[in-house]
Amino acid sequence: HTFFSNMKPSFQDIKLAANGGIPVQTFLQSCKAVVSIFDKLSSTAFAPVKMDISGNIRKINEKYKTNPSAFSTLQAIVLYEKSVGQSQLSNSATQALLWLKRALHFIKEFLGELVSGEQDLTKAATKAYERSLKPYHGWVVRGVFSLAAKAAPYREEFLKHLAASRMDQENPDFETLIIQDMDECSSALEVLISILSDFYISEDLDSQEQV
Ligand code: 6S8
Repeated sequence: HTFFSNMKPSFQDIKLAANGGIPVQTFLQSCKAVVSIFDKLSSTAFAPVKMDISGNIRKINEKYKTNPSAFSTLQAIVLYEKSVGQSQLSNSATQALLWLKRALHFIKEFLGELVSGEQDLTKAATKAYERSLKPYHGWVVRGVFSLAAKAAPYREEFLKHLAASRMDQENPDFETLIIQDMDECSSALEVLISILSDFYISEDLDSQEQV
């Protein structure tokens, strides 16, 4: 077992509505499960990232709780905020989901690099960053990222932290198994990210603004 096969629920468990609607609760619970990866990696360097992602989960959940029956899907929340002119507010669920989607995109690309066999985690993170978050970051945050990426551990060390137990860690097939799990997680993420990206573009809610 690995961190990924232990995720309850995992992104693979999300059952889309017929119209592609993403159920809010399972989605947010899967995001919470993925955030716990930062506790495994312990490093305090991840504290701001963890705060940002958890903050976005909380913002979406708070909006959801104001009307659970109307807000069963992420898209329903975003369309509601658009209809009442709240989409552009910095504390809106719309902005929270936009940034949460970008963070998930980074994670998806990073896992994809490991699955493709990239041995150097600094390179894996840098390539993932270029394809996901970098366009939305100004030079200050880009600098912070590049420092963090340089502190990345060795691949083997990183994978070891993601074993569910010492026994799993010592399983000779552990690397094959964790790569399989990462591949599944990354494919499930890809579906969700692509639905959300298309949705933001079609509703004209995507933004090129940098922080
Ligand atoms: C905008 C923005 N959010 C926020 O300003 C920035 C927060 C911190 C960014 C730190 C950048 C450094 C990243 C280091 C990562 C290191 C990785 C790799 C190292 C190998 C938004 O905030 C709010 O969210 C929104 O609510 C709203 O208020 O309208 C809006 C204003 O502002 C971001 O840029 C989101 C940042 C998400 C980063 C996700 C990174 C995930 C990292 C790792 C996960 C996978 C494990 C990798 C392990 C690597 C091995 C060590």
